[in-house]
Amino acid sequence: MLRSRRSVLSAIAAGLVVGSLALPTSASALTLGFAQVGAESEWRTANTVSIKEAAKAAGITLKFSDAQQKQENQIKAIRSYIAQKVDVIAFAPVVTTGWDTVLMEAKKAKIPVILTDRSIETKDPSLYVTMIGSDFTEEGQKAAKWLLDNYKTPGDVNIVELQGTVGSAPAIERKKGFEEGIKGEPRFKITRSQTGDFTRAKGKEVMEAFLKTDKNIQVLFAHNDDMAIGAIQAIEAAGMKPGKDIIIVSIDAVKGAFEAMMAGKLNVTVECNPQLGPQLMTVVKEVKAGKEQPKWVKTVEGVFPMETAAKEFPNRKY
Ligand code: GYE
Repeated sequence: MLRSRRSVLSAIAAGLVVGSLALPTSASALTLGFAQVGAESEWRTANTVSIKEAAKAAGITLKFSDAQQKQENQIKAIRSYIAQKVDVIAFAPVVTTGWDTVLMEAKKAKIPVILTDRSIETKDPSLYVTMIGSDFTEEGQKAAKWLLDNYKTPGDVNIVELQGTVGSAPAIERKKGFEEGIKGEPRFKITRSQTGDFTRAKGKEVMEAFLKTDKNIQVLFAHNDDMAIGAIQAIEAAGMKPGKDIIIVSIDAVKGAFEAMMAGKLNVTVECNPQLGPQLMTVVKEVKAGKEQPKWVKTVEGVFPMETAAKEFPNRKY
């Protein structure tokens, strides 16, 4: 009796050994389904490059899709990853709400979900393992702080705002942070605010419309560099000097912003780091290995005023 039990145990042990011997191959063949927002900005392009390169370096098979800034496309992509039985799903949610149904489907299929870059609103936080990305509220606060510290001309300061994609975490939170930051200083007022969908073309278009109806604009706050760069073109076309006649504050700190700062056309950019790929791959492996994750892996970032641009430019990676 005892003997046979022992032999069962050793058979199990042998099985475990075989199982663990087989592990390295199966671990290196992890498949990650990644549903990207789109290709709307320089930031996004850098983010995509980071994810693709990091997956390759980590030996993770990547299935990648571009949702062209549409939630329905991201939902379709996530469903197809579930159908393909990938090991892990990651995505940068284009907007904050409306994810519960598809994430429930992933949960039922026992596929862990990691959020990158943008957060979601959900009553059930167990629908995702962790979120890797920036503190957008803090970025908005940093933009406001730079403005209050540096805008010395007396009188009213009329600020026009170019918002990011409607309903996206960075648009909601950057706005909130910036508003909190200027609250105590009544001469700083947001006089116009509209979405430019995080793109150059839209940033230009909306700034043109602002300038047509409003001659009294002192500051532009753009939720990202691409919209600021589009707006710079509109300001120049209206015969004004961007960076002087209108002070421009934006977010991301991509190379295009450094070029604009070196040309004296953009006053400051608050950093938002798109290079989330390596962190994501580490988390993918750890999640599959059963390691607990914090609910938010925060990115560390700085602020770059115009005067620092030439010195910093050669060090920029995106
Ligand atoms: O700031 C913007 C991009 O979600 C942080 O999305 C990202 C934002 C980034 O389109 O340029």
